[in-house]
Amino acid sequence: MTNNFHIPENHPRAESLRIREKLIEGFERGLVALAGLIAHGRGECFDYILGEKTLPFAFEAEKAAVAMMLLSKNPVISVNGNVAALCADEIVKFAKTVDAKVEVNLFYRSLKREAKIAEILKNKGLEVILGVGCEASSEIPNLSSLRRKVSPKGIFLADTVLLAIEDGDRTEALRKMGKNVIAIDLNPFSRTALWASITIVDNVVRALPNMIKIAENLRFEDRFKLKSILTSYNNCENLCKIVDFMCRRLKIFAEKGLLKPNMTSKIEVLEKRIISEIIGER
Ligand code: PTJ
Repeated sequence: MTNNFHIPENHPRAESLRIREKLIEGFERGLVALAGLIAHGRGECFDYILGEKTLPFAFEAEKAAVAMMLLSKNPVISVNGNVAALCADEIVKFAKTVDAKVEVNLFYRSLKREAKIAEILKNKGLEVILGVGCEASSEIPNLSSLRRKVSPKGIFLADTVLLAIEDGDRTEALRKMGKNVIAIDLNPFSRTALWASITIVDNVVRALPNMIKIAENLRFEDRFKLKSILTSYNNCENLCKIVDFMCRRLKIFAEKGLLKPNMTSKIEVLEKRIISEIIGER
């Protein structure tokens, strides 16, 4: 842990603190941009409202996303500083399971940081990492940020791009190029969330392990089964269900009180009821 900071195992927010420490450590090692720490705080806020767990709606999106990756000819996973610091192991494992390429693509672009991220991924067992330095020699049209620079063998060629924890300009530009975009973003209102073909409203630290398990189960399924998973998924409806859940969960807190002792189990029961109502309703 950074600065020998010890997180007591029984701390009520131990898991959340451990994730924060990973990012701070990633920043100190030169992987994460300073703004990446702010981005994480934004995500934490939405995760709090979601109850810090994978909702069944998010799991549905994760399953559809895996089916899309497996059906794609050239799936690419785009990695930024936050993603590398939080889940380098999972990126490598998922890429291998669905046979996807991996490309480093940064908003706050610097060769030093790109090389560090590539080195981490290499150390985790990934042989080819695209997008570093002048290898990113193609450009995404109509995108002014430096994220427009992409690999001609990777994102430029891809039919499907999986990305996480990013602001919205690139998703829109990729969609306008005719690509499928799968976005992992805790904020269902973000432009990334709204522009993506499949939006996974879940924390990347939960989403990727789920997606690895799903991919291990689906990778030998025939294309017909994968296509039926994909066609039965509706991203717009899924986002609405998540926002509906968030509203109703906040309403419970407003009506029942936030800080009463012994509320946790009661809230869990109410949440389950809300989820089954939302699933049953549409
Ligand atoms: O490494 P770089 O240079 O590419 O920089 C990347 C950052 C993260 C700084 C850049 O993409 C950025 O500024 O992102 P934003 O605009 O803050 O958007 C980040 C989005 O990711 C927000 O909608 C957050 O809610 C969401 N988010 C943050 N942490 C997580 C997350 N979503 C899923 N899992 C998380 N752990």
